[in-house]
Amino acid sequence: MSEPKRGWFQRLTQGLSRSSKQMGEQITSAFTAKAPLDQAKLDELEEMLIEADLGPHSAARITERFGREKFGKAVDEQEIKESLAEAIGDELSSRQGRFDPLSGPRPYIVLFIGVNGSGKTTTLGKIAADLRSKGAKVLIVAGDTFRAAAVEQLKVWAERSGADFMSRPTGSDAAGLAFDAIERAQREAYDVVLIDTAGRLQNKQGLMDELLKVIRVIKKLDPEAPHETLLVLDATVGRNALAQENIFGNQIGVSGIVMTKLDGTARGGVLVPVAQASDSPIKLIGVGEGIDDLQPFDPRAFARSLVGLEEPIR
Ligand SMILES: Nc1nc2c(ncn2[C@@H]2O[C@H](COP(=O)(O)OP(=O)(O)O)[C@@H](O)[C@H]2O)c(=O)[nH]1
Ligand SMILES: [Mg+2]
Repeated sequence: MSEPKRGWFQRLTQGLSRSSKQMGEQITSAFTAKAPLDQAKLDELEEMLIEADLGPHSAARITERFGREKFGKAVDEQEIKESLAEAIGDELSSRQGRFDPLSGPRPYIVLFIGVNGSGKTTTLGKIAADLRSKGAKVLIVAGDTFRAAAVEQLKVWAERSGADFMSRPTGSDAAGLAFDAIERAQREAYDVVLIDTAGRLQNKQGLMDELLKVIRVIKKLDPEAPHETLLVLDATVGRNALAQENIFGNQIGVSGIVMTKLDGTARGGVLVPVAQASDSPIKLIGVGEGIDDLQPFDPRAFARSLVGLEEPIR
């Protein structure tokens, strides 16, 4: 996951096409004539950014900057997109993080957290496949012990990727499983341990307590672990993702964010306020269900794709 795969920009563009189509259509309708940029057009632009879920603060900053650069000038669609992409890219540039488990300590322990349906298991599976293709020795741990279906789903990913797999019967203690898995990973010299977790227990505090217990137990075997706690957020829930980031970030501690299902929404701009609200960087993004649809987060490429520009800038 450290290096983007071939054709990644096309996948990104394709994945963000719902968002960029929406924005593109609005830009086209608002800026048809090559008329000088006035306040009414700026207001329209700001409204459009808010509608794309970029959040009021970013929308205001981006619009203000755009106005400063272009006010009174004739602007065409392409120029607007270029300027917007640059401004959005700048909003995000400090919010990028690298997920690179193969350059860390061994075994490198990664915990996946987030609410049910956010994409934890799928993301874990995609990462396992990527690591296996690089020859890494990978152990997948089915820490969502509450649902039999969750264990089965993860097992399929393990078989597909050729990673080893550990689970327990439904209802077992996830922390106990995590302990056994890490002990085994240390004994058998695994490179990476990927631990899935439940997204829903009886109540929110129950879930948080369970996750904290898993982390405490992991630390008994490796005080530095988990080396990575990835919070998986679903872009299609919109600004709800902000609330999730807040809860998991404050209660559990997060080292990186994965934003999934950017292909499933016309409001992929929500990544911007999430990135800005969070203490931890965005490390990966999901733009589809396939193995190659998980990408390292690249702020400039994301911004360009979001506004519908075809080429990455290098
Ligand atoms: N379109 C799309 N679907 C995704 C993406 N990531 C996950 N999904 C789907 O979202 C659903 C829930 O994912 P899952 O990994 O089971 O979520 P979990 O409950 O957090 O483990 C599944 O149908 C996945 O295939 C993505 O980036 N794009
Ligand atoms: Mg799951």
